[in-house]
Amino acid sequence: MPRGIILKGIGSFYYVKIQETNTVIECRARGRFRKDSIIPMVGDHVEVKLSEHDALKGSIEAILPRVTCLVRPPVANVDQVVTVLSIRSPEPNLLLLDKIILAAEFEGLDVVVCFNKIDLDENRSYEKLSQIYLSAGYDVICASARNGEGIEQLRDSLKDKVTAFAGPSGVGKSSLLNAVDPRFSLKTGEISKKIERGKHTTRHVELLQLKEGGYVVDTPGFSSFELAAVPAKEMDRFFREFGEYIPLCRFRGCSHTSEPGCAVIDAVEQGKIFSSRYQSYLQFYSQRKNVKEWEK
Ligand SMILES: Nc1nc2c(ncn2[C@@H]2O[C@H](COP(=O)(O)OP(=O)(O)OP(=O)(O)O)[C@@H](O)[C@H]2O)c(=O)[nH]1
Ligand SMILES: [Mg+2]
Ligand SMILES: [Zn+2]
Repeated sequence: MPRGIILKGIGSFYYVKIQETNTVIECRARGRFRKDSIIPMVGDHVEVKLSEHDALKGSIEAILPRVTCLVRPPVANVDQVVTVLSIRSPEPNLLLLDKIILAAEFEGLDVVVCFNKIDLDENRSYEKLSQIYLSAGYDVICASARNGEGIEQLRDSLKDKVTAFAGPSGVGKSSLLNAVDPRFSLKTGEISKKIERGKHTTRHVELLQLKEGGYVVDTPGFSSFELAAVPAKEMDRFFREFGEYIPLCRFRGCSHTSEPGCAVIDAVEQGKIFSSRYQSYLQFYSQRKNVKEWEK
């Protein structure tokens, strides 16, 4: 049975790209999936039975096991998240960025941090920001969808992977993707000048094929993002740059919030860990610690 990948779903139809032939066919899902409450998702690898009457139609007969399953956007088998912030309009929100990174780390996804709109950055403040995330262990791309800076690097990092773009509304996710490949022709929006809050211009979920190989998903922006359900005690594992210091803490199970002999706190004081990252840790830690037993 031919295999393929679901590129998008509209109503009860799914558009599946068949591997061998590279054609996209329109499929219905077999009723059985709904009964098992498994609903096909964009990004799913599926087995398809082709229609005998119409070469461009078929039905989804099986969904192969999902390696990852992202909730926002709802896409299966994503390898990596590119989290986008803009240097200006809207201003960068590092707490939100750290929240997205935490969620991606928790899901086991690779993370690329992208600062967009550097054409608006007269005092090159992106250099300081990129230092924070480079030293935390992430790939950082400073880009301008407007003048093309950083787009080649972005294109390279997407090759042969399934990547979801995430970040607040108006930071330029769709614009960056259009710069990567103008054929995407994604809708981009003007930011509302009055409140500096982007209007949502991206709605549906679709895997877009890259010429170089791989897929990208444009995601509608958000202003808030739910904190990943990481137990407070395990939170430190998901802050990569804490890793080398955790074993040096005086107490095993150190929460790195106030303990004496905490090597993480020392590293923050010595400027080896950036304080904005540590502040995000403290906030996430206490938020998760206050979760009631029954809410977990
Ligand atoms: N100066 C400048 N403006 C940009 C750049 N990239 C995007 N913009 C502008 O920022 C606005 C928002 O861009 P979008 O690409 O729609 O942002 P988005 O992140 O996709 O927004 P949502 O789809 O709402 O989440 C548009 O007016 C773009 O023209 C850039 O690199 N420099
Ligand atoms: Mg968009
Ligand atoms: Zn500690």
